[in-house]
Amino acid sequence: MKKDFKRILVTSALPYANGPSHIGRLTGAYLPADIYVRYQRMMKRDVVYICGSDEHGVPITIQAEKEGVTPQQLVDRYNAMIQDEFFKMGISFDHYSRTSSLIHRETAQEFFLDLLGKAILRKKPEMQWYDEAAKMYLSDRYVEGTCPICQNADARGDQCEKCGTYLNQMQLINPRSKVSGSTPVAKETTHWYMPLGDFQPELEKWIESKTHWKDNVINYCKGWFTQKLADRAITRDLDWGVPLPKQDNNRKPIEGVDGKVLYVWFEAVLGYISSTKEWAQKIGNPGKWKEYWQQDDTKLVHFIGKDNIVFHAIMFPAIMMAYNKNKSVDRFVLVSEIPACEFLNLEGAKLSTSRNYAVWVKDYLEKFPPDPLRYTLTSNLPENKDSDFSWKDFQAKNNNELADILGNFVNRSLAFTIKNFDGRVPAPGAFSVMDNDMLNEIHRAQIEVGECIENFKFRDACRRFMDLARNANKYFNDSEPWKTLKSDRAKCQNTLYVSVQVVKALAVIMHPFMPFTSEKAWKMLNMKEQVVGQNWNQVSENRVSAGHILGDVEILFTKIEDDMILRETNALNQITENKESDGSKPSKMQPLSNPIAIDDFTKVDMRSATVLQCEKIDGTSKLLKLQLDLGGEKRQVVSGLAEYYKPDELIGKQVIVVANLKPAKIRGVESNGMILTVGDGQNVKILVPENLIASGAKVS
Ligand code: B3M
Ligand code: ZN
Repeated sequence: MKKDFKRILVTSALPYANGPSHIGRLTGAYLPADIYVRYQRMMKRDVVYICGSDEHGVPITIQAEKEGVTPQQLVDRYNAMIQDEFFKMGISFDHYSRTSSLIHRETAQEFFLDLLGKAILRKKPEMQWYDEAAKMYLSDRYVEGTCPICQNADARGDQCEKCGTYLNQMQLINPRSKVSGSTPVAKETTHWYMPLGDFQPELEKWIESKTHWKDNVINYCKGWFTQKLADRAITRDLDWGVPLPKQDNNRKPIEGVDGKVLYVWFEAVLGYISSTKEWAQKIGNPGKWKEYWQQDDTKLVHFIGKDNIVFHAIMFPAIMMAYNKNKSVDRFVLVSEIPACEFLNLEGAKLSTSRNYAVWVKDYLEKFPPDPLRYTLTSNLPENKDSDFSWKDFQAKNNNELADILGNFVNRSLAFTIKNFDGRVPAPGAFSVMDNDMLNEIHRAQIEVGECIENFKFRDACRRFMDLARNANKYFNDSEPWKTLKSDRAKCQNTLYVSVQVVKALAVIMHPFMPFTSEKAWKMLNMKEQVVGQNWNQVSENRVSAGHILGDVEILFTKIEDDMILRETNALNQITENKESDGSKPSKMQPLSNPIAIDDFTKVDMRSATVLQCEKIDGTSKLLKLQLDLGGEKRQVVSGLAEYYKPDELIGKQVIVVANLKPAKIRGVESNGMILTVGDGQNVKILVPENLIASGAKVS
């Protein structure tokens, strides 16, 4: 951080409250921001992390219509859901607001009136698509048609998702109304426009000074400048949103505001300000928001996905420039950093919420803890180019890195110390070169990880952190404390003393990446203070003292078995296979898998079994725990059937089980087999023998 900044204001894009979160959403704007903020807090910097739900705009009203609820009901539901998901993933906002709040309405109206009062806004008539059946203007996504650039037949009124072009809806070929399906007519309406072109010279000059910004952001802006910035309507004919104020700042009525609201992108960015105001009220210092927004030694950082660059690098700064015009006090700062991410793909294909081709945070959390996902996504963040999430990679990161390297080191160091030194950190003597090297490595890691985070290089930061654990394992192996315990006790004490210091350092340095595991490791160390309160710069100085009593050792990361991963990939494959082959009609039958030899088939030992007991697994919505009679033996099996069967419906039924599957733990519950089911993507049924047959009978 440059020394001239006194405080940092971090924002994450305000998510539309129109659906649950998936890993794509998490990756772009929230996870890196959270890492950054957690790190800055440990650096003891003055940092505030702001976000909130974006509750207006056509994305909300369209979804509300789809779900048959009012927009208010929709945003209430998803705002609560999104917040819960963020909370469970450890995203540590200082404040999370909503753009439907009164404070936001007032803030957004104030900006509109300020720009109106200075005659910056232009009011002018324009032609818009109008649905005569529904009697409404078709704002933004309410109209679809063929893209004039790439001929995509399903381009939306505001943007073609296929080629990425931001469209003026009147450019659409063969427009059709999303409301009634009819062909709209062109009809005149009046709107207020933000004359972005007037601000182009100032914007260009300002962006030129941002030499350190990522190429993707700079190039995007340059592209816009080359096309010349045009006037952009900042009002809409809708009844859901921030209404236009009825009077101007001189209390004179404003003509033509009825039935109009502010364009969602004009007001949503101002949501960062209103959320900060709400935060200041919350902490009992209502005026404090001004320090963050109006003192030019604030570093303002917007974490966003690449599809939001234009609004944060051009639109929002232009609004701020317009607001600051003719003001000598209460001037707003402009953004300092926009570490925009590219897109995250899933198993090599584009995520799609409409096709349900996604990993939903809520579903994920029913099966796995948050930190392995945080780690996998961070180590593979689409910082400079699109990246890919795959379940296999997730499993490998969890098993081979988190469990085998990090978890293993923490576990073996603490367990060995507890066992052999009466639960206490042994006193060290004179350190060897190897001990000193290890202690220095803590310091190096702390500095290097910190530098990476500071420069928004989260992948490198994550890698460097894991290198510390890797080096620590090597140190432990090379020091052979299990031998020196008998042969050279002083050396053994040194090894364990140093190892405990590394565990502590790992707990602190991992905190921004994996806050839950960090807390767990901290508890195992039995430290008095909180890990969140630790000072990053003192990681290597603040040592755990000799004689300190350690806590109980727990497993930090549970290994993930193949069948858990197979289930996830199968579910995704099903969706990909169902995908339209010609872009329109879903094919009825899923394509067949590759041929196998009979030997492959006979390796799978399938048996009939009778369900003796069945119950839901607490805290999950999908999992059932079943006790089966397999003829000669009883078996416990976990199955994802809870969405399709009530436990009572299965008791007494015969099922078919894969009986020679390796045991696995699913959500901590032991599973010894897999119940065969048949599913068409919508419904799932258990496979049963036609008539009752002895339990344990073999399927062939
Ligand atoms: N709600 C778009 C999105 O969720 C939009 C971001 C607003 S940031 C002020 O991607
Ligand atoms: Zn297109």
